Amino acid sequence: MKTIYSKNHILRNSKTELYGGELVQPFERPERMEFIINAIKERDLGPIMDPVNINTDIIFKVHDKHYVEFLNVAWKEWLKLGLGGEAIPTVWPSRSMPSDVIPNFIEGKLGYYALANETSISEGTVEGAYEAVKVVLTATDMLEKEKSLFALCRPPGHHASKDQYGGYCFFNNVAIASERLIEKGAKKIFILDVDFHHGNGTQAIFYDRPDVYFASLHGDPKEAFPHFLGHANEKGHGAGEGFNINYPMQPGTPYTEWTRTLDDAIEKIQSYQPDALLISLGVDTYEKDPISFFKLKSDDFFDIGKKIASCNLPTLFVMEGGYAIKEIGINTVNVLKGFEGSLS
Ligand code: 7XA
Ligand code: ZN
Repeated sequence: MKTIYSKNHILRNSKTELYGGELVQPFERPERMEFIINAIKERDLGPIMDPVNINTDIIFKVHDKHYVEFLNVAWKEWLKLGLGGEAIPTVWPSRSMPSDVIPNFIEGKLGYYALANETSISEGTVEGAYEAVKVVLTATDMLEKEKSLFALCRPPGHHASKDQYGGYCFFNNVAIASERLIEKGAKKIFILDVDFHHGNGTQAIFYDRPDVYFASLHGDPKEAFPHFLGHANEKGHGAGEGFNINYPMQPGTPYTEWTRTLDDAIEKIQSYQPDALLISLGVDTYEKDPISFFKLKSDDFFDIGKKIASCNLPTLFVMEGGYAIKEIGINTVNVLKGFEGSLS
């Protein structure tokens, strides 16, 4: 399988994440990619290719124009304040002040466009986010010929909604890939999100659409980020009703249980008969992940790949989360090797 990857992901390199009441080194850090790239090379998954220089305007099919403009200038506007740290929101339009008036001042704009505040904006952040979009678009455009591909995106995307960033995500890479495939003639896309966290952004973007079916296996939002979306009763709205399915699971869920929900999701894929299958691939379901609570073991990831392959569809894997850095390469490549029918 070919991997599309940009070394320029390193442009996204913030130094702070608000975690446990402290500013710590972000869990979502450039080093993650080194471990994945090394595993791809060591285990001979296939060629690693740069993204092509591609027009990214399709972003506007997924994201609001003002949101994109905000991301483009946020760091510059923050710098003008002359403060030392990275840009972190401190105030939100919340339940008791649900305003949709967009503030002028950067502090207010950060709160308006952020869904959470672990994701600091820093020098190079938006440039890094555009690199991930180039990676996913390059891979999507190759899918016609290739049957399966790995878009090694960083930063990830599945928490980013039409007009909000957070959960380490800025542009929703998998949603952008879906729009590209539809632009090229696909009638039905299925997005299967196997990251530990619910893909709230992807769900929200396609919630009222029947042409993009979204299924997510994740930590119950009552216990896990993003906390406010991802419940089992969210099934789509209007024309999209019946085309969204959530499988929230409890702390300590082992593979034996997790994989039964995967089997159910695979039945949905088979009956929907999409033109393409997009996988939001997070490996933070791993037992040693520092910010998650499922109990999957490294060998289980082969089986995930094998089950996804049983759908026999053009399949694009899009990288999302995974923070057990030493094992992130092994686990990611296990999925892709399992998909290819190999156990090494
Ligand atoms: O899939 N999403 C992630 O892996 C990022 C989750 C961010 C959690 C932050 C909780 N403090
Ligand atoms: Zn995750």
